[in-house]
Amino acid sequence: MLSLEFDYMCQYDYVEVRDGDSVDSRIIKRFCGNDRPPPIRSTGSSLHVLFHSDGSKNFDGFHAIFEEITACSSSPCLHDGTCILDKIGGHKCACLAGYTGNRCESCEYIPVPTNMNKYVQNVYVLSNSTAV
Ligand SMILES: [Ca+2]
Repeated sequence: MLSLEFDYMCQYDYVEVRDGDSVDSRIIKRFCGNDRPPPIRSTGSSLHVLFHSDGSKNFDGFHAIFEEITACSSSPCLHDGTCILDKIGGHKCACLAGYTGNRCESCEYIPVPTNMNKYVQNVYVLSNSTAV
């Protein structure tokens, strides 16, 4: 939500977003008026957000939501695998029983004894040996 006094230069009331942790960081954009900005993504772990308001024409203000983007944000693990971050910004997938591969993409198939083949066509591994 953005509801600030509008001006073509956004010089009276505005929210100014910078890519970094200080007022000297590279400016991304200055926002004012009522148009909701698109999602903003920082290049690093900091965004500098400055709200400025002058002494006249007060509006409702703004509301922002911050989300951390990690190697797990794109849900890289298939088949309900759990994405686990490591300490260097990477990730690995903990797969449910029966699934393997870096992304839990492979399904282990256990052959069924021949005398059961006519009743059961697909059986998947069920065990507690999920690797973490
Ligand atoms: Ca104002």
